Amino acid sequence: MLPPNTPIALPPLRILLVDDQEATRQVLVAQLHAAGHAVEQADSAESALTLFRQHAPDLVLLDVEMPGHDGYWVASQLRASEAGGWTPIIFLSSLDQDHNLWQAIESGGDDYLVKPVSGTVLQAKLRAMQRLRRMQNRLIELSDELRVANEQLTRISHEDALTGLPNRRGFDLRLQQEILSAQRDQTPLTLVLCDIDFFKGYNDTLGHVEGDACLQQLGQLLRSLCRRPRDYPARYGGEEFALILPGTPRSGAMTFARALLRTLELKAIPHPCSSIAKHLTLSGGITTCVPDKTSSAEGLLRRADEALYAAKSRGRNCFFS
Ligand code: GH3
Ligand code: MG
Ligand code: MG
Ligand code: MG
Ligand code: MG
Repeated sequence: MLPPNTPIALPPLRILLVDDQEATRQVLVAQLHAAGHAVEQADSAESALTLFRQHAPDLVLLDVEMPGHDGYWVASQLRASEAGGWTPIIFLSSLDQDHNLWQAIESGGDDYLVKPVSGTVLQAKLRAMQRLRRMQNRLIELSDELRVANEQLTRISHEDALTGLPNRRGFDLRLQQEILSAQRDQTPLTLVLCDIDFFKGYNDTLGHVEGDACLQQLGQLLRSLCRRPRDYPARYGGEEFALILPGTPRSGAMTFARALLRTLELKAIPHPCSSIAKHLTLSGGITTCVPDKTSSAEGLLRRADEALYAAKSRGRNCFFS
């Protein structure tokens, strides 16, 4: 997944050079320009942060001693920011005590060079930083790829492949959320379970390919009847569909059911072996409640299923609530 860690030509860098001494900056700028890099210069801690925000450099060369805030402060400010969290920082200082190096690394620096620094040493350190930077960039790319793949996986795992509607997994999740939200707002929540009548016979006479096409058509139809943004039609299983209708009282749910049966009647999808009609019909169970602390998805589903069973017993092609 990571690219081979082979030596690479060092591409030109955009470097932010922070040093209060103009003479020091001039020497370093000459070295860096000679190596092809572009340089922005800051002469104080504050201007360093401003220029960093403006230019988002590839790398920072940072002096320690400056009037006002010092280089350690700059490094810790950059590390605390989103943009500067991982930008390579090399300290350049004439302070040569171990504790100076220690503090530089502690404050967020990646390396520490004692001035004066030869052009070759500086180039070598830049190259090492560039290699680390390459790995960081690849890791950032990989985590982006992972995030996208994860989103796709989540979407697919909540979707029914045949109808494109949410599947049982998506439905279960959404129902939990809608119960909580209806509990909080004390608004009615309706759950509808639909089951195609005599669908086994439909498949047996017309074949499964026709059966699948019929399920797709019904999926489309349910989707088109769901007018409100939070209405949620799903394929619950086989030839069963479930709908969550938030904010819908029992009367609204019955209106929805009548519209559904009427639309199916008008569509008149031929059903050769239905014993109650010439066209495809379905039966449905409806349950509506304003959920309280004791309400559960299982309870709602059980009630909708009982109502569906009652609709079947009453002759099908109807809804029971
Ligand atoms: P009822 O009126 O009592 O609901 O009778 P039914 O025949 O619809 O019910 P039953 O549960 O006996 O049969 C359901 C049928 O649905 C069985 C199966 O052939 C069909 N079915 C389930 N899933 C699919 C699917 O993905 N594609 C197709 N083509 N048919 C399916
Ligand atoms: Mg200084
Ligand atoms: Mg069934
Ligand atoms: Mg059945
Ligand atoms: Mg059925």
